[in-house]
Amino acid sequence: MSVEVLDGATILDFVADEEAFTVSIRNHFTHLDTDHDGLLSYAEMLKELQSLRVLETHFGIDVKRDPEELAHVYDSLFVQFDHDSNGTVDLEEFKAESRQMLVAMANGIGFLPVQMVLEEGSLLKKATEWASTKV
Ligand SMILES: [Ca+2]
Ligand SMILES: [Ca+2]
Repeated sequence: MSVEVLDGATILDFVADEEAFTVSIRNHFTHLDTDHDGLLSYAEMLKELQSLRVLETHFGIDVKRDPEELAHVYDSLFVQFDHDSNGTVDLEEFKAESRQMLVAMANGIGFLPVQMVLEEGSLLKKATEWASTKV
């Protein structure tokens, strides 16, 4: 974990850099795909879903600690990724949904830089690393 300063524009620039974004997504996908079958199962996605939930908490969305409620939150997040509802998330689905979530996050942050605690290897962390190479 590290604390980074991030603004919405940085995230949008990162997402708009098709080449860098695709490489980051592919690396992230490969990292999550622990059995290397080219698809992300619910179990493989769980860690990512948990980190997304941390971000939601950051934006003040209602924090639910009840395990059943949490499972429900993860289920609904997974369904958002699994566009064709076949129970797994492929690279294209992962990329499309990650892009949408990052854009939504960027809009949520706005143009004033905010401090965020980022996990090593998370997409937002990759966005800040990408931005630092641009300076
Ligand atoms: Ca897999
Ligand atoms: Ca799918």
